[in-house]
Amino acid sequence: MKQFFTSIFILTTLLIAPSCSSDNKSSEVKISPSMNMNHEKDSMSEHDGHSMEHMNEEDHSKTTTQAKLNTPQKLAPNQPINLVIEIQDSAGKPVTKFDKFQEKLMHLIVVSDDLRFFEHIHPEYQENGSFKVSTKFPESGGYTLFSDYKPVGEKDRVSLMNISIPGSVPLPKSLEKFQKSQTISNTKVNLDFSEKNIKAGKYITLKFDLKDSNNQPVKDLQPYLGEKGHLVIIKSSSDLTTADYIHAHALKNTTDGVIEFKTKFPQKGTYKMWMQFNRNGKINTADFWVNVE
Ligand SMILES: [Cu+2]
Repeated sequence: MKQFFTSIFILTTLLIAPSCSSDNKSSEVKISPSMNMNHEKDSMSEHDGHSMEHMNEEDHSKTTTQAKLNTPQKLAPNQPINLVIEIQDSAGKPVTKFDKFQEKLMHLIVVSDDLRFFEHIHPEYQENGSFKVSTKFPESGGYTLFSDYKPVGEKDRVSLMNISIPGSVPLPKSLEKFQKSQTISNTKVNLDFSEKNIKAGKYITLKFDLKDSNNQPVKDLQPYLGEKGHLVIIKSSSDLTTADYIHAHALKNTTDGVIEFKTKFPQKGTYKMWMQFNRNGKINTADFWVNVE
């Protein structure tokens, strides 16, 4: 259903719907680009947790790499578009050797600027530092692509690319809301935090509780890309940077039907989370907005 969400280029008017039936007092928070004005990348240079390993690559890479996006000239919404992503060093030379991590050579997260659309795909390595993938962008508007890859022998890193799909950008069809549970196919996903509120810069455990339609804990979870679940978190910002991107790793040995992540939100703001899990070979994505104080 994510394909039907609209994308708007500027987030100033995106509101969280107050129609949420939960008691969440924060359900009328406005997502505004001004929330992102105080980026302090330097203050985020700690690297003290596995779940943070995708952050702050600029600060920690031995060498700098960049991703260049090549697309066909003619772009249109809802049409397959071939993307070619070239990984280069700072001198513009192709980076040609990569290690797999989480079973792939590259993970590509595509989001629309308003964070309604999310896609997690895996471009194929071609040669000479270039990866290829075909995908569709559901609506006209701006999208950000986070490519996550690991030059051989180094830490994995994230490079950001942008693409704009021409055409008239439709008005938002509906407002998104804060909610702590949602049902995906037959799975009820409930979100809980280890703390009452999420505080910027403090570790927190996010617990996703998965129940079947009969309200019993889900028992048929299978690994997805080698882990119990994957969580991508992106801070709502008018101009996304790699510092807005968190890819958290599921904790091991949690009980049946429970997927947990320990992570840290670097800054105050409004974040969207997408938690992906595998039931009997089918990948499901549950998404949640959260406020970080
Ligand atoms: Cu991936």
